[in-house]
Amino acid sequence: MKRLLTMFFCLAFVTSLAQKIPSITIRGEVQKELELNASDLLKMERASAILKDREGISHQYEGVPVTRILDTAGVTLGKQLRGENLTKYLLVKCADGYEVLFSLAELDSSFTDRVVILADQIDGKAIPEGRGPFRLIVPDEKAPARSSFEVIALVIGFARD
Ligand SMILES: Nc1nc2c(c(=O)[nH]1)N[C@H]1C(S)=C(S)[C@@H](COP(=O)(O)O)O[C@H]1N2
Ligand SMILES: [Mo]
Repeated sequence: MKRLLTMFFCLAFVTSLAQKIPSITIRGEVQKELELNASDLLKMERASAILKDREGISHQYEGVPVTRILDTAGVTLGKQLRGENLTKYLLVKCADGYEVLFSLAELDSSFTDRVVILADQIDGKAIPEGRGPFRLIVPDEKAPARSSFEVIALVIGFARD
């Protein structure tokens, strides 16, 4: 009995630790829901992107192309991005309630050369508290407003009318 209790508390402790590891959820119109943490992102294809901050200073961000993450979840990109799939969107949700939207075609490499990344590093360091650990980087836009901080979820939806 004592052993069982010890095992129970160890398990509860490990579970509570696991819950504190920050992660992002990929859900909605996906084949497979995903939950990715920092170490998962380090194992994926990596890319970098430059983004100017509000002061006009350029920073180099590093992370994973968002299309790679969506591919892993089985989102209709590439050859599957046609017909009604062209009405699908990506809604990016942040810890502070901030949300931004993209159509899938804005992200897909058969439509654009621009690579939007989910960054976990800025100028070779972790993204600071309150901005990270994951920030979406959208290069080549006049305003940095869609480069969302503290991303917690990527939700794929169907826009219907
Ligand atoms: N989560 C979250 N991300 C956000 C915002 C926000 O309020 N919440 N503001 C956006 C706006 S309006 C701007 S201008 C940029 C500012 O990024 P910077 O601090 O790198 O200049 O962050 C964008 N990302
Ligand atoms: Mo802004």
